[in-house]
Amino acid sequence: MEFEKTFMDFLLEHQETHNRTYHFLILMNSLLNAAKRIQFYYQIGALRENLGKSGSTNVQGEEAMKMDEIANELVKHYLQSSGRVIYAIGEEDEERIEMNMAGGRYFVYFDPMDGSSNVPHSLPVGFLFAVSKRNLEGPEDLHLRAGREYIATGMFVIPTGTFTLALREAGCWRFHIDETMNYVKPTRMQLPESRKTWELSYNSANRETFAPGVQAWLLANEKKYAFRYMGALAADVHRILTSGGAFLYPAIVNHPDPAKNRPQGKLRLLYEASVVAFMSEEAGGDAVDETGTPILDIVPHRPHQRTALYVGSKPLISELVAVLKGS
Ligand code: FDP
Repeated sequence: MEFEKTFMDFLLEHQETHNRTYHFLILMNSLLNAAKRIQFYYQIGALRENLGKSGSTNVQGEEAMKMDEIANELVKHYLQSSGRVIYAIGEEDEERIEMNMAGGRYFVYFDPMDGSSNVPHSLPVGFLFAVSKRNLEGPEDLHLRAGREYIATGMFVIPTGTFTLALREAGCWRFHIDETMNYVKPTRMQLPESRKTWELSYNSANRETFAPGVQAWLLANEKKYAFRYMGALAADVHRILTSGGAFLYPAIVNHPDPAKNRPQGKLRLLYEASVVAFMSEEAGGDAVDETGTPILDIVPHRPHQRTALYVGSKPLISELVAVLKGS
């Protein structure tokens, strides 16, 4: 018989090699438990009529889906019971979710169900998270961490059954769920250098709302690459990490109805953009905002801060940085 290496074997080895504690393992176990439960609820979602709207509005002013609420409750439960979390920031909660303020070791930022337009169709959605650590050397001021301070980020694509985890200075890894609901077979992700497989992913219906330079770049370059867009960040970035290319969610600055402009971008910095930016960097890529600033350098001022996002293969992101900086 052949046995694949499990996620826990992989992580145990990682922690031991780097002489680390088991606290992170316990935290990761809680995130995996949450993901497996979300996976289960999502798979039977249509049967239990859980794929519709919940009737309430979330902190982002969007109509919440039942699955948003189920996934949020699951993640909070497992994070709380790990005993390792100081506080969490979740997409569905306006305020930070205080857990073990005195004894916790990690800050967790998460989006329990990303890509809500796919939910009614049972199509791929994401559970994204980022982890940073308490200051162990001195007093802890509980500030919101920039991506550079993250120690790990992860994304589960549900119900596909894939899990991608990036560990600071230790690479970006992909796992697949097996028949026993274990994530197995770690594979290191490295963005491919050859442009042959590169893809562009962005909401093309928004194209005329982008800054003129971005529109011009798209016109001049998009025919060189395949176009793919699933409408769920985790699923779209999942492809980019394998195939190379770029995922873009530019600022909306030219909307015919100016009230619908989003100069700050749409995606959330802490638990969406920085999660995939961290992965991209660990896989040899890059990620910037509308000013060409690396996403991981942006210091957050608010938990639900938004940003534009350009993420993927380095050469493409450099071309876009030149456009964004106006040179
Ligand atoms: P959604 O609003 O459907 O939850 O986080 C927001 C997000 O999905 C991302 O997952 C996705 O990449 C993007 O927004 C899709 O936005 P558009 O519908 O504007 O394309």
